[in-house]
Amino acid sequence: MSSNNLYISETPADVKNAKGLHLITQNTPNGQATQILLEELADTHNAEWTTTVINISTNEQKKEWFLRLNPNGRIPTLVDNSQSPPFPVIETSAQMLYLIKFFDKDDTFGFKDELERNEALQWMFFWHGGGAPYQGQVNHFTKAAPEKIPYAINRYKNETLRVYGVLEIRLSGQYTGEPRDYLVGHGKGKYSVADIKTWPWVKGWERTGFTQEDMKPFPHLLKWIDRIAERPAVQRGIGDKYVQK
Ligand SMILES: N[C@@H](CCC(=O)N[C@@H](CS)C(=O)NCC(=O)O)C(=O)O
Repeated sequence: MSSNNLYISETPADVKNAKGLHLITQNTPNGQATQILLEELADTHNAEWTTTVINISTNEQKKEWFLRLNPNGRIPTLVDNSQSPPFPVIETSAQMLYLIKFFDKDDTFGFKDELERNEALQWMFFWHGGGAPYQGQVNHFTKAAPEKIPYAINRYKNETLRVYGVLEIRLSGQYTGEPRDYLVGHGKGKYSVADIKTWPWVKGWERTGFTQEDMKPFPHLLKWIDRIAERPAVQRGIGDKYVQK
């Protein structure tokens, strides 16, 4: 791919002139996954990047300049202008794997051990394919849909609660006898890309419309939410910096 095809005159200058990594995002749960990892890498590995915050309600992400970087027309989209030609990365989980490959050589947020590394992929895929889309549909059918369809709302709410239950099984150690602090890693686990991928969605349970009562079966998951929320990089990664001015 030639860089001439990647950028056109409508591509924002901040995107095409970025020196290295550039993130095009909005402060949604998907945007926050990559935002948080970048903020973590800033603290641990001096990672540097620039950011363009767009407003997806204006459909900026469906314009040609954006589709050239990400044919899926969704945020977040990452582009690495330090590659030649510049290298776009679509899909949050692939962005996170790209970032740890190039910026986290000591596996602070990933794993050296191949089995742990595979486990991290398992839990990332689980949330990417089996959590985010369902919680997203709850948000859609309860908030955005012009018509309130109880069947759709119940179906997606129940499935989201079911996958919260899967995370609870994992964290509580229900079948292993060993509770864990994080989704992946030996023993109690280690904070990793698997947690970062999952947390921005699950922490929004209240916003999605679940009640304290709904969440009662998931005490370990609620503690996990609070544990991760304490991290300064996590707070920055969901903070004002990513709100469109
Ligand atoms: N599977 C994608 C999902 C990205 C996604 O759904 N982004 C939403 C915002 S949270 C979006 O851009 N929506 C705007 C649209 O669909 O036009 C990923 O993980 O990156």
